[in-house]
Amino acid sequence: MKSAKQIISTITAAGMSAVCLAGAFTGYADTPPSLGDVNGNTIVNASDAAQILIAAAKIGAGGESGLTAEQMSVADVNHDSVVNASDAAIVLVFAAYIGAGGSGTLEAYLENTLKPEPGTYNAGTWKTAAVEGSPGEIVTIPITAENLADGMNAYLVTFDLPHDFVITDFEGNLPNFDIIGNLETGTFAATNFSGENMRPKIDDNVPIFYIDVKIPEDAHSDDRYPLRFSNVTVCSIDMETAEPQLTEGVIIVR
Ligand SMILES: [Ca+2]
Ligand SMILES: [Ca+2]
Repeated sequence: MKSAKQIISTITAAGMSAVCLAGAFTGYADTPPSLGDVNGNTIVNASDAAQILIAAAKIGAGGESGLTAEQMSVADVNHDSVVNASDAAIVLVFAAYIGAGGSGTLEAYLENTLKPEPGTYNAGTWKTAAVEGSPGEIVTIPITAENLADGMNAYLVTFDLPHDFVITDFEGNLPNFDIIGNLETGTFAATNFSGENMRPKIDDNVPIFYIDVKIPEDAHSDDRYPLRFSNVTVCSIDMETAEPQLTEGVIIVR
């Protein structure tokens, strides 16, 4: 749990800095911004991916990104004029590459290395479970997959939670994967950071990660609320992206 707590504090900090950025961010001083380095600390890593996810979620919800124009420019990693989860995925893949002993800038990496693109990778079927709980209770929900091909390197998951349901915590369950998340937007991403097991095998129905969801106090007994994914994107170690089949779960109120 230690690493999970560290990650959560990182996300909390990222979330807060995103809120504060409009006023607090003062630009990149004299050095030109580096592609992917959204928080301007000269390192491109999962914290930048988290900020990209937060911005993408805000944009997706119809709001402002919370980023400056310069930050938006370096956040659009794949140069398609949109800041979204694909950009975060690339940052995560690059961070995994650096974590596995790679070197150089993200820009050079994208020029010289295969870019993530749709391929033949089979992302299988991703599922949320059926769980039961009482009004006001926090229930832990595992996210699992079936027929997920070996070699998943990163995943991005966004939930479409029932109205008034809140995600209160999360925890990754795959060895060598670091997970980041934004509780407010229900967006989670993880990358395999190990150089030793870069083609992990993930068995059917072994939880990939967990989320804790608080059932609203005013939920009615015997009501059933669907727990849907709004998006899941998987990137393989061979830099292929794939969208799995999705099976929705249900939260049953006792
Ligand atoms: Ca950074
Ligand atoms: Ca983009």
